[in-house]
Order: sequence, then structure tokens, then C-alpha cells
Amino acid sequence: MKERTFVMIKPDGVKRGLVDEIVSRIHGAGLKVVSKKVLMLNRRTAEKLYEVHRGKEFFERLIVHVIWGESVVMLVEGERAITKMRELAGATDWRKAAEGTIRGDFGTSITENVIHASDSAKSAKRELSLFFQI
Ligand code: FUP
Repeated sequence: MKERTFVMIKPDGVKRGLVDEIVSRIHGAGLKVVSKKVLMLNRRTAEKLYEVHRGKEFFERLIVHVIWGESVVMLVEGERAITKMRELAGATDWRKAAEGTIRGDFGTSITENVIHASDSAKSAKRELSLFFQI
């Protein structure tokens, strides 16, 4: 089934020059980048994106990380795009992420884990609407 998902290369990934590598992995999985933009998240948008984590001990650290520099946000489309992007990203904790996954290859901490990819169709819809006119 063709799906749309929200993907964000976080500031650590952008700063380290990983955008082209990540986009090429997305294409390699047979997915299409329908739209892509570079932006600086403001606190309000960052808190909305991660609202399910509000109140957790890592929340503030996470928000500070995603607003300190430019991110690249993308609308990614294709067959099983949500699952495929989660597979490409790898486990949240870079130490547990498999080699060959984006976080496994490039993550440097649980917060600085390079990429965000929506975890469900419902999240994808909500997260895409924060950044794209869809
Ligand atoms: P994921 O869907 O894999 O991005 O993981 P979560 O939704 O569980 O977490 C969202 C983000 O919160 C992660 F990308 C990084 C951050 N996080 C921490 O900083 N510490 C934690 O213990 C868990 C998550």
C-alpha cells in the first residue's frame, strides 16, 4: 500500500553532512522524496512534534537538541513508506541500532540519533501537517 510519512534529519545529522547519504538510502529503499526543506524548528513546533514525550525526563534535552541548528524535513512516499523508513532509521538507541541502519551507522547518543521517522499512519498525518500544506 502506498503511504506517506514524515522524516526529519535532525541538527546533528545536518551538521555532520549526512543529508545526501540519507536521501540516497531513502531512494535506495524505493521511496520518493516528494518535498524537502531546510529549516530551523522553533520551540513551539518542536514541542508539538514531540508532544507525546512531554513530561518525560529527556523531553527538554530533546527539544533543545532539535532547535539548536537547521533540520531537513521531508515528505516521503511509497509502498510501506512508514515501515520502510523506520527500518532504515533503526532503533531509537544508537547502541542497539543494527549496523547498516542510519542510527546504527551515524548515531552518537540516544538524543542525537540523526533522524526522525513517523511511527504510524496517524503520527505521519499529524507530523506532516506541522510542516507541509497537505
Ligand atoms: P523514535 O520513534 O525511534 O524516534 O523514538 P521515540 O519516539 O521513543 O523518541 C523520540 C526521540 O526522543 C528520540 F529520537 C530521541 C529522544 N529520546 C531521548 O532523548 N531519550 C530517551 O530515553 C528516549 C528518546
